[in-house]
Amino acid sequence: MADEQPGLLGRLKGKLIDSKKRWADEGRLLTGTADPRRVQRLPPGQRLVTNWPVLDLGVQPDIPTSAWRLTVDGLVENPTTWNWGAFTDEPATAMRSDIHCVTAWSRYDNDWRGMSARHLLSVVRPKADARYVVFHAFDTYTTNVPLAAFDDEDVLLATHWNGETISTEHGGPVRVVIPKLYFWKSAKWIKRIEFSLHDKPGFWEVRGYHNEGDPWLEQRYDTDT
Ligand SMILES: Nc1nc2c(c(=O)[nH]1)N[C@H]1C(S)=C(S)[C@@H](COP(=O)(O)O)O[C@H]1N2
Ligand SMILES: [Mo]
Repeated sequence: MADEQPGLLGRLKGKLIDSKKRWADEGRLLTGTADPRRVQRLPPGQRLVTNWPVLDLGVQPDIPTSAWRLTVDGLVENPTTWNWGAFTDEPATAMRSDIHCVTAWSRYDNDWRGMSARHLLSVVRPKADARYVVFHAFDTYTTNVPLAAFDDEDVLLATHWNGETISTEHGGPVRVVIPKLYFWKSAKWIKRIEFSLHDKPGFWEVRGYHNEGDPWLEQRYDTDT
């Protein structure tokens, strides 16, 4: 009988079940970042670590929350400056994600808590011609992303990591987290977020790092120059 043969549909279903099982085994369905294009959890050229390395320019600004301010300006309808009390009065969101650093370490399952990028966007309301976001930090570091990369469900301004306030060395009081890009795009000690029509390459981007920094495409260093 024809309907007893494992037909094309049956084989496709089998493949789909195999893929889903593999994603589940890799925890992709649990992390909420399931992406059928990315059946591997570890991006190419990365190795897994369980510690959390510290990388910065050698200066770790110690900003007491009483002195901390975050300004969001540029092409937004509602330019906003939050002090610590106002920032932490805004709704907070918890998210779990993996870190991928361009120096080839990855760290799985980081539990972040803070203001989601989507919430920030709903408050400041980017103008129609805003295309890029520039992050400015208290140590003078800057980094740039397309607005589309910031406007994502897994992006946040984190105050907490694994249940604790983020330490000074890891960017406290508040750091950016953009899990889909290499970690240099996740500015520590954030003080200003600027929305812009034009792209403005940041500290590492003008020093040979790739402008986009997608770990899945291994966009580590700009090889065109
Ligand atoms: N303000 C600031 N943010 C920064 C950096 C920095 O030097 N200053 N370094 C970037 C780089 S290269 C990486 S890999 C990560 C490191 O974050 P971590 O020290 O918490 O691991 O922060 C990114 N954000
Ligand atoms: Mo990095």
